[in-house]
Amino acid sequence: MAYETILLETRGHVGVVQLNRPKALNALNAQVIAELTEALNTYDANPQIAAVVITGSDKAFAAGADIKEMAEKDYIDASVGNFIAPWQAIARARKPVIAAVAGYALGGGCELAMMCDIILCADNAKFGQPEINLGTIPGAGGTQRLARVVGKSKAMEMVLTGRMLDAAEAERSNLVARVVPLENLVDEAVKLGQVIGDKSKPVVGMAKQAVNVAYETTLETGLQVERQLFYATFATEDRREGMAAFGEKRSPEFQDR
Ligand code: DAK
Repeated sequence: MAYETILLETRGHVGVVQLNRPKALNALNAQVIAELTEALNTYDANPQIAAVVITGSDKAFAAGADIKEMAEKDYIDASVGNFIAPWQAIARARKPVIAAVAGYALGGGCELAMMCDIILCADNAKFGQPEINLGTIPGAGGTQRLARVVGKSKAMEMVLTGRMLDAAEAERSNLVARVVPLENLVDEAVKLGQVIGDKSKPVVGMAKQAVNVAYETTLETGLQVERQLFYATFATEDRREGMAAFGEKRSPEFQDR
């Protein structure tokens, strides 16, 4: 597929997707979401790819869903048109997805970052859910994922006032894993993807699945899922290799089996 709104690059075993609508600060219109979904599906199916980085420009990761595209929609367009479906596909990527956020991550941009598994941000990043200023509310996780990550009080403040968090506050609030200098952002995200890429792919998949369950169910159910996935690692050759390598004081050589 030829892409018009994203740029793709492969660095080692890491796929890098750059959102590329600079004149609109990477506003997420239907075409961007469709192309991003397609790219993630392609990377998911590629055995050479271990992790994916999603990034934007220095000024904007994404300034939100495209307001101009949404402006004329009515209730029926939004609900019956199933506007949410393509967005949900992004959160279902099976491989680890790292958001490398510089500049604005607002509205749907902040929600897109939160759909990723890990968020790294540059020191100029700004996160916010300003939908209240447009007379609407977040619709792709900005009330749910945000509240689980930063807690009710800060999520309420952000969602009810539209106030943005800078990088330092985002890190303090556990919204991001780490803040890095802007000039190193994508390199750091790729490096992180490569560190993950050196592990066993099937076991990484199980670990991702287990952590995600923590956000979707009760502690009791989550612990059961974790235990089953832990047992499942014992069905892999890589688990055997990992423990043997430890005993033999050498690095493991995982075969992704
Ligand atoms: N949509 C469309 N165009 C946008 C945009 C956006 N979200 N953000 C910026 N742009 C465009 C501007 O219109 C402008 O275009 P021209 O006028 O030059 O044609 C260009 O990008 C540059 O923007 P500015 O001139 O405004 O640049 P500044 O540096 O002065 O300001 C800013 C940067 C980020 C503070 C400002 O652009 C801004 O406030 N942007 C809007 C931020 C926002 O309100 N975001 C939330 C949008 S609502 C859902 C999925 C997702 C969503 C909901 C449901 N489902 C699947 C159910 C999400 C909703 C949203 O994200």
